[in-house]
Amino acid sequence: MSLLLFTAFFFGAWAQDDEPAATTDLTTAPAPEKATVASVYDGDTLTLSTGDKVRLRWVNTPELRPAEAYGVEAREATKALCLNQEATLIYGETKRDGYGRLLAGVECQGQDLSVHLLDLGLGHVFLIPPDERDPKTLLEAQDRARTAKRGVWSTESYQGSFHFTSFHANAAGDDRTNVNGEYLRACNISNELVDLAGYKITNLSGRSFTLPSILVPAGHTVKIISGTGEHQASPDAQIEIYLGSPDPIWNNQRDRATLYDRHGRVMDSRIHETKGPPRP
Ligand SMILES: [Ca+2]
Ligand SMILES: [Ca+2]
Repeated sequence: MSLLLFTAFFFGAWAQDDEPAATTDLTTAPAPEKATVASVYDGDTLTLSTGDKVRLRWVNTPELRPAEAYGVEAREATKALCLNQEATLIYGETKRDGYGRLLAGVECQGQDLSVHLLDLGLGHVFLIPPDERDPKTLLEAQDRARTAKRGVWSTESYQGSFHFTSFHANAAGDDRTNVNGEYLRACNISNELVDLAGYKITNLSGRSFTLPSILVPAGHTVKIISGTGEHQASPDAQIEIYLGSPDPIWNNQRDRATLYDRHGRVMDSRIHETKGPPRP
């Protein structure tokens, strides 16, 4: 494999990830409090002069791969504020994720990068519990951008109360024996606590699942898992709901998940598509 191809593959692999933090640190390297920003991969992912990669806290910006609207603008905004500048890193309980990336808030030129991106409409509030920060300033910045229909708020995928941030239609291994390996993650992009009672999620072949009454605070995500299990409703950790299906729901080649609120309004819709030969 050529270096270029390898680089593209490697970056593609971690850029698409929006997983909340793993609970264990894979690396024990000390986390720098200040460092120069050496490069910016996308709006919420950058590399420090120490070689550490940083996943920015409190915001999720559109992906570059596959390309999402305003992904390039988000990257350019992060570059403009932080590239070659000294960054102050702000950590929570978990300093590194399962990939060894630092999970940190970033301040450059006296500005909070997350609030800056939210103000520009180049991302949405994205809280990974436990998080001690009062989300008020984040939600206010998001609300200003939404009201002005800036950036992502002008696009179809951000008109409802929820936005899908990932779609794992193909479970690890054989989906039939790993039904809970299929899941989606949806973020509450409104400024209010939302009760999912009466919400429905459907697939392309017309199967429909009604969600339980679970409260999702603004900025929190809910992991929607295909199989059976006990819902995790506490906002102090990742909120999880189980659709209770005995068999896989999402087609590994092509499917579309659509989330409806209790009035039948579409909150968001997301396509999963795999190119190439069928995989189990
Ligand atoms: Ca599947
Ligand atoms: Ca599979």
